[in-house]
Amino acid sequence: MGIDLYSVKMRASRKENGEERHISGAEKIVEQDRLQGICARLLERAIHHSKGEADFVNIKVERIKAGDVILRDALPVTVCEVETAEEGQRKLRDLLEQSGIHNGEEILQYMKGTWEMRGAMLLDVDTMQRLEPDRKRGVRATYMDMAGKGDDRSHKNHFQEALVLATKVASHKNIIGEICISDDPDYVTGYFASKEMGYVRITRLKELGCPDGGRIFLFRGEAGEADDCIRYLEHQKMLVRI
Ligand code: PML
Repeated sequence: MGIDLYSVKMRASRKENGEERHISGAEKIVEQDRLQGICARLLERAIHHSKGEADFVNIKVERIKAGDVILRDALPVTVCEVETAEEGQRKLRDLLEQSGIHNGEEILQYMKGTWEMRGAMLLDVDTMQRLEPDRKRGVRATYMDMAGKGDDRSHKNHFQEALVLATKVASHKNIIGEICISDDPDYVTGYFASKEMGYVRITRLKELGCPDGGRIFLFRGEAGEADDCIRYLEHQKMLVRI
């Protein structure tokens, strides 16, 4: 009989003008002995965030089978130092081009459509069709964490969490890249990630103080393959060795 693990997910939001606004979210996969500590730290993170105070916090704990969890090595990481957000955006376009995606300019225009989404946009780069069943929610890459005893700090480690997510996302055969800009107003580093290019950190993709951020998962394949891709992104459990 395998050891049980627990998936812990936190999301925090606030009502603004009758609309629920996302403040923060995080997730972990832990053994039972770390469960209480993790819940306390995620709660701490939820109520103290630079996007403001939450008035709704949801912490979901779910038992999962260790045998259902895939283990992967993290994508290799490189850093691209840029001085300005414009230079960062140019670098993104170059990376798309190098990845065989020749309509980078058009794709980057879709980024603004992600600002208010809780999940990511799933975009077919050849037809420019959006493939998310619910466009407001987007597709949520979940059920992943760092392998090992992990980092239990209550504050967010943007880089490690993003590397875990990007590794899981890039592992699907139909995903040929991911673009991410943080929605944290204090965090201007973003990235492009893919199987071929690895995880490329770009040190400035927006201006400090700007709350706009989001993700696009870049899909290439047959329309009939989208459902499997969404199921993988949302349900496959994965631990990533960093
Ligand atoms: C986020 O805020 O969730 C996105 C984080 C992007 C991290 C980029 C990096 O530091 O490598």
